[in-house]
Amino acid sequence: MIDLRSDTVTLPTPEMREVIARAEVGDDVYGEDPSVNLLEEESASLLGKEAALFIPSGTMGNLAAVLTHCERGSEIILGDKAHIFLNEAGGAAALGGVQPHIIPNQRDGTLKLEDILEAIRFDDIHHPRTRMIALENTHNMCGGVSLTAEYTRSVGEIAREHGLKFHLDGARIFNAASALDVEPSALVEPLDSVMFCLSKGLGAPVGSVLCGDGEFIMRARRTRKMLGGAMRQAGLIAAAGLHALRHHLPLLGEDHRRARELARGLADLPGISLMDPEPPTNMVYLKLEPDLPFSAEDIKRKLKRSGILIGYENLRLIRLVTHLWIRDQEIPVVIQAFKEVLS
Ligand code: TLP
Repeated sequence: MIDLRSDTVTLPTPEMREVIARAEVGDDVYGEDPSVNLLEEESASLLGKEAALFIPSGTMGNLAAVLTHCERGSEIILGDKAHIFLNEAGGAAALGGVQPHIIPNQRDGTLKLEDILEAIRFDDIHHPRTRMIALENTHNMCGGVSLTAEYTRSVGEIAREHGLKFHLDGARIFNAASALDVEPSALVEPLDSVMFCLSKGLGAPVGSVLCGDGEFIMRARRTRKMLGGAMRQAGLIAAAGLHALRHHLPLLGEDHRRARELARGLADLPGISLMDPEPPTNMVYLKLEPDLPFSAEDIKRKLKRSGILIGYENLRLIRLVTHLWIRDQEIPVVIQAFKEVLS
């Protein structure tokens, strides 16, 4: 199967399995797992933050940040296409009593600065208290687009001026750093907290990391415990994460090149159009033209018969994601299969 549903489907490489087998472990709830401790240290240093916390998933990382920064009845400002808003089962509201204040995501993944300013509540007993602004980089639903350091800094200034916490869903922050050709730390400098995922394009089987200052991470450790996310001999999976950080970062650019090649091959096919003619990172979004007599589900079913798995965001919007396990020779196979399905 050529699996383009997501970069979450990556399997551990043989080298990674070796590393897992040899991992030194201990009880991480006692702070005694050397592999977890090393992963947390290396992650913090890579992002230029004081401390880090290994966490089972991206969703739990974002939720732990919300619960650590915000109290019940408060509000977070985020985009209407944010993963936290759309795809995390309403956790901030359901488990934290924290209300999302949604403003439109622009096509380039940004939020307009004036929209952010308008969304910040003034002090009035009628209002919830605004506590946090959250961005997403790369922005999944906006086509995998990267936010620049300059843009993030301008939002950070607003957060600081208004005493708000500033969080990044950086599930794919290393894709952004690779696409923009900058250090990851440069993209996250103004943020109070950053979550990134090891289990997406980097190819680790499980895990995400939440980074921030020492005091925030100490409190987030308690939040993680409350959420049931404190793990014991987690070094087995942390070792895979360390291996991913040490060896797979340079491969992300290859995923981006393959996404561009895929997009080029699909560009002229009848009945579909690309969200981005040059996909910015590892995601190719395809819109189905209104007169195309198939839905995304029909196309998915037909491609599956040719051994190709795809995903869709809605019945007129397909998403193809390149990752560690998609090789060069598979790109023309996928293009040919689309040609046959659409003809
Ligand atoms: N995204 C998944 C699905 O949930 C949609 C995917 O296939 O892309 N932030 C962002 C920006 C994400 O894309 C995801 C996963 C998460 C957070 C959550 O990570 P996990 O799946 O580890 O909870």
